[in-house]
Amino acid sequence: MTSQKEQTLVLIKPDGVRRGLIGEIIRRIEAKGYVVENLKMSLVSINQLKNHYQEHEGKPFFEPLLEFMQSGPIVAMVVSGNRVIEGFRSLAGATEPTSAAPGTIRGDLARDQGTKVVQNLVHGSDSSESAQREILIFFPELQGVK
Ligand code: IDP
Ligand code: MG
Repeated sequence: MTSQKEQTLVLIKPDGVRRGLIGEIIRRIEAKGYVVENLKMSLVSINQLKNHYQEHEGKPFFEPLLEFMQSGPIVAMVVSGNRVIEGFRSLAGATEPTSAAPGTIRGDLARDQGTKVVQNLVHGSDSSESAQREILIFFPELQGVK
């Protein structure tokens, strides 16, 4: 157990916004005790998305992923707390909603929709390096702000 105050980037993807789950997802984050430090709702540009998902370039779901993420507004949040990077990914559940554990956001609220890209409601950074990089893609105004 380490005690480390961290920040992570959480996105509520277009499926979460369309389905009216913004409140439910934020409720779970706050109920766990994490703090929403910054929040905005917006459409995402293709350049932001290519940067954000650069590790997936070349995979068969990359283009469908970019298209899906531009299909409507998203909610972007900087969420903080000790070990929040790991903790939010635990709250979110596995990538594949069919097998994501009940009790998680994806396990309780998402399912396979038969689409080329898995629609699983949320994104959470997977490491502190990713978090720092991703936060600045969605909140460039935080550059230089500690
Ligand atoms: P994560 O969101 O759980 O970190 P990643 O592997 O980083 O999962 O993938 C990014 C997103 O791309 C996923 O959340 C999902 O929407 C989509 N995705 C990942 N793997 C697949 C796949 O094998 N088929 C279709 N879509 C996928
Ligand atoms: Mg990921």
